Amino acid sequence: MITLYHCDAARSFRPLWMLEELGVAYELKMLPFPPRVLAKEYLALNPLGTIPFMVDGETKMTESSGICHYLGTRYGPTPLMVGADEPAYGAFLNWMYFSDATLTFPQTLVLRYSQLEPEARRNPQVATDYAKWFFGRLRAVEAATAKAETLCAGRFTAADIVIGYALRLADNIGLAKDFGPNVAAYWQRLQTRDGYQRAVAAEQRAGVEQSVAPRVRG
Ligand SMILES: N[C@@H](CCC(=O)N[C@@H](CS)C(=O)NCC(=O)O)C(=O)O
Repeated sequence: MITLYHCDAARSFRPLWMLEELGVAYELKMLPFPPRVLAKEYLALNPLGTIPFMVDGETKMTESSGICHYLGTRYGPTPLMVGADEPAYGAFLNWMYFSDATLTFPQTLVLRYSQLEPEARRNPQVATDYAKWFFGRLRAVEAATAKAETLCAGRFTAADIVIGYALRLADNIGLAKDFGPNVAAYWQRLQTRDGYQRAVAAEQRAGVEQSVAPRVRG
């Protein structure tokens, strides 16, 4: 059985959503955020202290979008993946890598310097600069969703999951009010998916069952 370590509303939501879309059985283990500080025993499992952390037999992974890719290929075939023989293969891979390296990276600086750090260490300049950076990069999503319901291949894929999580995070940290019209509509569509709603429900249920309180959202 796959085990996924997760913190409420964190990047581990990407593989959680992917698992729900695939219908693959898994065990969800909730941790308080940041586990590096609040669940020190977790460092014995994942020395980075970050989440996600996924264990599938001998396989151990720590990259949220990489885990989605792994799940789609290992537990496929599934239309959630775009094959090397499809025209959209390059676009698909680009979204998969873009999701964390280019989109979520500036978001985490906004979150850290506007909310997570103690008051004295917060830095509005950093938060504002990286919010601008995020919106600059989000132009790619605004353009891609101008004429299509999903990002690539004419169907919902893992690319929509990994990019969709960045939109969820943006919403949680108060950035959604500045989404362009196409991104705003795309984000609304994503939230109506059964798979998305099952992932949110699983996150909430596991938090209650394991007594891990949800994080305060911005
Ligand atoms: N590139 C990694 C980043 C993982 C990561 O930094 N996760 C954050 C939470 S969303 C974390 O664990 N932060 C707590 C810490 O660094 O101690 C991914 O996509 O999963």
